[in-house]
Amino acid sequence: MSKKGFIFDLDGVIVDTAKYHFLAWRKLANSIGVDFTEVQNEQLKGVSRVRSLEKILAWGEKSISEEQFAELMRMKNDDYLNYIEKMGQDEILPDVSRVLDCLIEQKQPISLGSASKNARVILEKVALRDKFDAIVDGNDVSNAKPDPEVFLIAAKALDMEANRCIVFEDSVAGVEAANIANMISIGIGDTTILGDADYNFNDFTEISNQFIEELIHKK
Ligand code: B16
Ligand code: MG
Repeated sequence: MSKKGFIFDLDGVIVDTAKYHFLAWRKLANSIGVDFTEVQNEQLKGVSRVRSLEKILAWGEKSISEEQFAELMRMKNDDYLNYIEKMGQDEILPDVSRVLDCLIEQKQPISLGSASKNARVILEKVALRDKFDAIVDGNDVSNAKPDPEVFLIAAKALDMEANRCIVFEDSVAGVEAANIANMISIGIGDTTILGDADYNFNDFTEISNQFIEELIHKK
């Protein structure tokens, strides 16, 4: 039986926590007198918490002490965790469960490949933890996307060659990471932003079970 490794990003792919990251970062940026737009937010998607704060400080031309940096990181995460706390299964994005079930039915190995250190909590909240054979998240990597590390570790966890893996991503950094890893990249979201992906879909409702089967059997 043909097997591929299927790797899912979390924020913006499985659940729409991207909107919570945006709200929490905007609140934090505004609190230190830095403007924060949706366009800037796009550049933080898939990017680690540390790197995100560094970027916001650079945009606002702010320099702060290490202690203040740590405090701002804590504030942002506390705010974000307040949103996560209220999450339930209704926040799983449309047709994600169908695609996961289709893969499970076809006995395909599935991993998470997320930059988030809160990934496990979120998967538990939306009751999807059991659908994954491996979870690789921000706690497991030292190099943030677009570095391919997170996806390469996921491939290893699934015991699959990188070139037999398929990555679902909503971020520019993540699509780039998948491409560098020599994996098939599937951009979920705006094609004009994710144009470098091998395939593009607005969301999972556009991904048929037949397309999944084609990916499984593709040479
Ligand atoms: P946390 P993903 C990423 O998750 C988010 O896209 C990004 O906005 C966030 O800063 C990063 O996780 C770190 O998240 O603060 O929860 O550790 O898209 O790679 O699943
Ligand atoms: Mg994402």
